[in-house]
Amino acid sequence: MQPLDRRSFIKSVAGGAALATADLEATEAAETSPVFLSTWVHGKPANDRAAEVLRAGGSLLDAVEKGINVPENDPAVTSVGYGGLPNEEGVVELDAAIMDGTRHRAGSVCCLHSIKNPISVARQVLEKTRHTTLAGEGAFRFALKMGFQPEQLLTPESLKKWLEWKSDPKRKGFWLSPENHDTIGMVATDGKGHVVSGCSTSGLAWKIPGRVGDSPLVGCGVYADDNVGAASATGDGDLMTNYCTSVSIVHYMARGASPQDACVELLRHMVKTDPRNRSGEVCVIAINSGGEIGAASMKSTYRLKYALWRDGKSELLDAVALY
Ligand code: SD4
Repeated sequence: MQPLDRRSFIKSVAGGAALATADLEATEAAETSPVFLSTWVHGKPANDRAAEVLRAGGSLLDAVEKGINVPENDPAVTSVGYGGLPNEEGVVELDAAIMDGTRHRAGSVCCLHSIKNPISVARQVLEKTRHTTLAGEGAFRFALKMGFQPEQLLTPESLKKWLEWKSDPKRKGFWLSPENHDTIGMVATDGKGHVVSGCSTSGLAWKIPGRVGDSPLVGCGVYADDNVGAASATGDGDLMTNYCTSVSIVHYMARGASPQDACVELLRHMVKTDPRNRSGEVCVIAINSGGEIGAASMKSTYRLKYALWRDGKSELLDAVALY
């Protein structure tokens, strides 16, 4: 059975009831432009592609997936997909998740090697299985079954960077502290109350093999609920996972906070539980099902640039920073 969108759902239960009819009118009146909100500079071409896919008749899930494929395919983006920096053993391990706010269901993959579009594999987990998350070799074999082509994800540039890191006797790794990262997170609405959240990353460069960040974890890197909205996160996943950032933000919105206030409330909560989190690399984005948006960074030295597409206008903006 096809999932009902919000309007069809209301129509299907409306019957003759005056109250339900009033709800339907309110929903129709609230219909707005689609909105795409993504992290970092590479979010802009991703949003543009997503808007194109939706305009051409694709679903919102198609739009978010295809939008995220843009930085995944771009070797110049060294933190997502092909060209992403590898783990400490020189293997590129990718994490991604996509969540549909209508079905309240996600698909995700962790530690996926040799496949450059983990968000598309995550989409297949969502659509073709009753599982939510596949990891490692199982995720890889699933991708092959779904027709994805294995390929070397190291580029000459990322291999060179890894060799330089490896030959530095004073190199820092994750037995110590974090380095290079810049995930793509995208939250979107079709303007009809439907929301989707997607996230894709190569994770932290030089990570310990097998490490899973926040990005592919439901409630952390992605969360989406048509009744409220959607959120995503980028930054130090080893820190953020412990705060289930995306689901927390959506729950703040469910209690009445605007997306912007919900993002800030999450960051404040992190600092309240541990003041050292003020120096954490934490950035979050959120959207509600009415199309209002929010974006915030913990600190100005790791300030999120986010990309916003609305009403055909595509721009890059700076998120507020708390510290
Ligand atoms: C991770 N959160 O794997 C990701 C990395 C990231 O901007 O977002 N970088 O921890």
